[in-house]
Amino acid sequence: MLNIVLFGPPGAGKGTQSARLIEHYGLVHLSTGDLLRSEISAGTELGMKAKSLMDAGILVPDEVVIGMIDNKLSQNPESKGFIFDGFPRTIPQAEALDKLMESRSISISGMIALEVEEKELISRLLIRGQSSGRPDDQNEELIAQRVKEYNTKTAPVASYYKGQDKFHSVYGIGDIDQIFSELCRVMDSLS
Ligand code: B4P
Repeated sequence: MLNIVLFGPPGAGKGTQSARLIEHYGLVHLSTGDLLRSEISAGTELGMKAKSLMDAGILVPDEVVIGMIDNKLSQNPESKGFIFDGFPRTIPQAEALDKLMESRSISISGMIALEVEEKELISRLLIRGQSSGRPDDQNEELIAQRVKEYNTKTAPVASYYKGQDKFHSVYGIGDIDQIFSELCRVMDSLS
């Protein structure tokens, strides 16, 4: 089983590359950002609570996203593996994920971090904001807030996986196909 944490700051290309990786490897895509946005579209209570935080560029509470991942793991017992996109984003989420995996007698094969400089992130997200209408992609201040949230709460998660000898990184600027090939090279070394 191949279970990968795809890691990186907002706009690093996690969603873009996850779509290709799941198709190539036949894995299940678990994106907490997508799961939260579908709760918002469905108008659920959880979605309404998450919306105000997401629109302000702030992480939603750990227990909310951990519960969503737990459900999705239970719904896919026959999967060949999972790509975790945008999760875990805090150390408590990383610890919870290990427990969720352990209770199913599976484990994380590795983390792959997409490395992209802040200037490029801001420009990508502003461009996406013009077409996606995503409230959190609308202005530079909001995007900078998301990057700040990443630097303080999420970046330490890399050390968590370094401590388990599961950390790998790929440079995320350049041609999307080339970045995909590099990700596949690392994925193949883990399987
Ligand atoms: P996410 O949906 O995870 O948002 P994201 O980080 O902006 O997406 P991503 O990084 O996947 O975007 P991509 O690079 O693909 O989270 C949104 C919010 O939800 C968070 O701020 C938080 O509030 C909440 N949330 C989600 N998960 C959470 C968790 N676990 N805990 C707490 N809160 C959570 O795409 C960016 C753009 O770059 C695209 O337009 C793409 O086309 C472009 N791009 C990609 N690769 C490129 C390349 N090589 N060159 C040029 N452009 C490229």
